[in-house]
Amino acid sequence: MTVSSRTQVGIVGAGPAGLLLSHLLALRGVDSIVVENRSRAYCEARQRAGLLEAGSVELLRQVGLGARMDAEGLEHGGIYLQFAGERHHLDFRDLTGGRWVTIWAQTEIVKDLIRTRLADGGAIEFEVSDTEVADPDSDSPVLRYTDAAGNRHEVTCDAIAGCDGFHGICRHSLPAGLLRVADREYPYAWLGILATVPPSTDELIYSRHADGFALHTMRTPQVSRLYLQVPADDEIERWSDDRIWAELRHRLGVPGWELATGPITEKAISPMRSFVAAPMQYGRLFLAGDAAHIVPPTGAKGLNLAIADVTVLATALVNLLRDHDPRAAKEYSDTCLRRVWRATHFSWWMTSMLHIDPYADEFGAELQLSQLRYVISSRAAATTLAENYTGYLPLRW
Ligand code: RFL
Ligand code: PHB
Repeated sequence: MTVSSRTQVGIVGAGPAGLLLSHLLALRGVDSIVVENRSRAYCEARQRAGLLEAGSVELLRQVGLGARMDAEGLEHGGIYLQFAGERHHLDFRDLTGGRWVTIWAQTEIVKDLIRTRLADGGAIEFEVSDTEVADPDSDSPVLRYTDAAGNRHEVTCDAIAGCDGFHGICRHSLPAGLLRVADREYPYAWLGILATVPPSTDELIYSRHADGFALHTMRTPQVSRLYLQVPADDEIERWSDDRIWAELRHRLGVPGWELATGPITEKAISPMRSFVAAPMQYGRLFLAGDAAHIVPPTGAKGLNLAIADVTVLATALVNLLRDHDPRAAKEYSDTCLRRVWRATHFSWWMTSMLHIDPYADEFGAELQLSQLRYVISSRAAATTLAENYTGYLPLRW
């Protein structure tokens, strides 16, 4: 038996994109349902991003999601760039006229969003299977799924948002001939750890080392997050905790500085990839976040792009469904792709400048070092990094 129902917007995926979209729509009186194939506990625990641009922070505050972030998030006014054995500071506030970033984990944003949506009576179905999108080119696209109890559902919608991440199904629901893909795979990966130890730094350290890139970031004053460049085909079983700490100490070390170590509570290897699918819409099916584009994490842009996409999409859907004005919806893909390509270029640039490419020769290595010296010695070059890192295009809600 199939259960039939109706809503305004069907949202696939309860990551930050899908959850925030349903919250923004609710604030403007538009109904939605979110369907998610994982459990609530899984969504709330998945370790991912940690760094928000100033515009993302301001948006979350504006829509009532700022309380815990303001109390517990860590505001950073710059980063350290390290290469050739020396550490240099970039002061974002000075370079950009006062802009900053905030360390606030994606897990915490997701927890706040799920709690808020459920408290407001929002519909989120966890642990669904066999999600399908039908008739995306009609005015009544259909979302089908099987709920955790095994009941098949068919939800008739006015629009569907594909917020189902890189491995989701929605991107594949666009006609094959329509979608253009531009992508790049990098010949290395990131090994990321979460450790119960106070960070050994006040701001993030991005280190280019001859043996590979390393990054020291954090989650709270008691919890550190660190990353190591590893070969693309490396396996986590080959990295004991002792080997990870020794390599981090080696790549992040400078005279007079110590890396504090502690119990590692989580470790995983993630591939590095740039990927942009366009257009981000077909009829009344709209893609947002990782479903449409992926950036390597070196620029810390993935979560910020997901937030930006759904902010544009929420306005477009409110205009379309409540005010019967289709203009913003028609321009959704073009509007988002301008920001997506800026972030894609910045993430590629940071990645290429800081990682050791196993296929690069001395010429490539010298170009990287020259670029790094330029960034720390030229105010114009440092400002380019700072204004992209803190978020270049304004976010309007
Ligand atoms: P998500 O978070 O992948 O959520 C998609 C959701 O859709 C569900 N799903 C389905 N549900 C129903 N039916 C189906 N058929 C489905 N298929 C999938 C999935 O279970 C999931 O719950 O995508 P979203 O919402 O677009 O959010 C994107 C961000 O998660 C991502 O861009 C960032 O985490 C990227 N990222 C970073 N971004 C930053 O802005 N700053 C950072 O510091 C940063 N660090 C990172 C990162 C990503 C990393 N990894 C692991 C990829 C560090 C790492 C290591
Ligand atoms: C993180 O805190 O996980 C993080 C921060 C900055 C990055 C990537 C990841 O560039």
